[in-house]
Amino acid sequence: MFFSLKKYRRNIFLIIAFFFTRFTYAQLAMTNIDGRNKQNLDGAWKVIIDPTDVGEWRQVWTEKKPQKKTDFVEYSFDEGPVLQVPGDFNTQMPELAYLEGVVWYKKTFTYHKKRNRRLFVYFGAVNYRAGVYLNGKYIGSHDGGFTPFQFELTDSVAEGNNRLIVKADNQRLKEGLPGLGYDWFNYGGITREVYLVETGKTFIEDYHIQLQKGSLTKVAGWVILNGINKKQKITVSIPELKINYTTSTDSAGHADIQFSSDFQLWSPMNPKLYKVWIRSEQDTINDDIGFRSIEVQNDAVLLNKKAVFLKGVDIHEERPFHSARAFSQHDALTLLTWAKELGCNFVRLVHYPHSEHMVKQAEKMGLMVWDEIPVYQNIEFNAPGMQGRLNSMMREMLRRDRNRCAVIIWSLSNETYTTTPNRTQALIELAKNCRTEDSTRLITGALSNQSYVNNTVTVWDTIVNYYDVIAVNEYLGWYVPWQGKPSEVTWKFAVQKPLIISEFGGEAKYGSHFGPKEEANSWSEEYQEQIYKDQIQMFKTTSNLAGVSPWLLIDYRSPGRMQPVKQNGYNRKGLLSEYGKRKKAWFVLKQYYNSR
Ligand code: GCB
Repeated sequence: MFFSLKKYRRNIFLIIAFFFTRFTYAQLAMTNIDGRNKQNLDGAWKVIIDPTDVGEWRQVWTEKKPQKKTDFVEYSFDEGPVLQVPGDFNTQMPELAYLEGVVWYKKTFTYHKKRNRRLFVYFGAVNYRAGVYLNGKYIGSHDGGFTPFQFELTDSVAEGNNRLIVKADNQRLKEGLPGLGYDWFNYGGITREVYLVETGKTFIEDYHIQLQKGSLTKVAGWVILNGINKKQKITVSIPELKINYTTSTDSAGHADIQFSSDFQLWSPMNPKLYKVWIRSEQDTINDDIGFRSIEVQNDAVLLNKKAVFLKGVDIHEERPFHSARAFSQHDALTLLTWAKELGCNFVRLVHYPHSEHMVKQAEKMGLMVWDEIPVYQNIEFNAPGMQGRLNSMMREMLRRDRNRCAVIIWSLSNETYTTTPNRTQALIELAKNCRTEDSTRLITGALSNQSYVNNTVTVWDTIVNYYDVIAVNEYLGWYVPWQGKPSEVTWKFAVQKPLIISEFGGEAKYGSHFGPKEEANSWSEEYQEQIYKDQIQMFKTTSNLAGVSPWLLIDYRSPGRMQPVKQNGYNRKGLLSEYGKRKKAWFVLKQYYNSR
């Protein structure tokens, strides 16, 4: 055989092209998916369960069919099972209960191409890594289990029938966000909605419309267009306020927005939202936006210029009564109704961005929100590419939620360790980038590295220099025994700022009243109740306390909680059982919140 230089060059080219296409990363999703012209791809998807990840090698996305009797094609979507989307895969089929691996999903759809229209596929969330294929061709991938992403299909979509295949892989990754260890269930699959979204050639990609920091009347925002026709006239109108503001985008598709009005401000007592219309020459979108200001002043958090005490509760995204990944509006309503009944004005949504339903529902109900990215405990801050991953995760959360006035805090981490190489530098950089993206909200990260000696809590981690509020997770009375009277605790801070106790509590199994009251491992309701009573005494010992948020609203699944009788795979620190039954501590906290 002759050596052909031409062929050799072509092969090299193909290898390079293959390498690059395999690493096409998803686009940052357009904001406000609810306001778009879209088609829902939810419902039954055909699946191939691939726990050993051989589908990659077999190239299941090509969907080969046997041509003759001696052909073996050892996979098939058509004859296989189905799973519902959105929803985790673990709780839909018994054999997937503990799967941390690959499930391939397939959906067919019909599309008729239109002139001057663009098409995108939008995923609310796929945990953790998603690989997307259309009609046998690789489209791109996305890492991160809790944020939306999209791909443009305008050029790859076929006229008529199309086959969309998604590889959903929830394998834990040492260098992932989160990393290998975490105290919640690693629900896999296409856990949130999937949409086909149609736009014009140039569309409104993102906008930020909110009061300027420190003002109760002046809006300072922006709009950004995506497409070829970047210079367009923009109108922002709020009919209820008779606002009709016009401006123009520049050659980068960007326009600043500035106007003033006499707003009825959003607050827990009056969660007022206005219908806001944003129009370009080729696109129109509307949103329900509330206007409020959020700041810190000395030791206080100010909402609309008045000090507010954050009466919070921590919530994991788990379906009440079903112990599965929560995803619906109904799930959000159930969880948040409980938070309201408890007397909360604030929810800490741990430890990753929850579905948009949750944030929007909280906003409607007058609950302020703490939004968090899954930078949890042991993160490989030194790993190559980690800073980029941190920044992307933060940007994906901000892109989705920045117009939600309920969100008052961006939390950039939970319980990271100063001993982890590059941890502090990475978090400082992340905080700075977050502030550049959005300077209107409070930034924090929950700490757990305070010392507790001689009944004195010392919060020494100077990362708080880069935050607006100090957030401390402390388990005094549970993991850490009291060293004196709770009412006589003293506090020392490296930096003086408002303090939020972002976790406290202890475990109790609903209905467990046995065992000596003083023994934590009796998992009794009485022991948990006492922790809450003691903590409430302790809250009076610090003058900069701006809010508290206990761990947590409702018992949730965590496979590492293996005490077979009391825990049985559940973290039992809920104020409610997984069936919504109230433990004694619920009433203690409710009374405290009612009294504030
Ligand atoms: C923590 C973590 C939270 C845990 C909780 C616990 O400090 O932030 O994710 O689940 O403690 O129950 O131990």
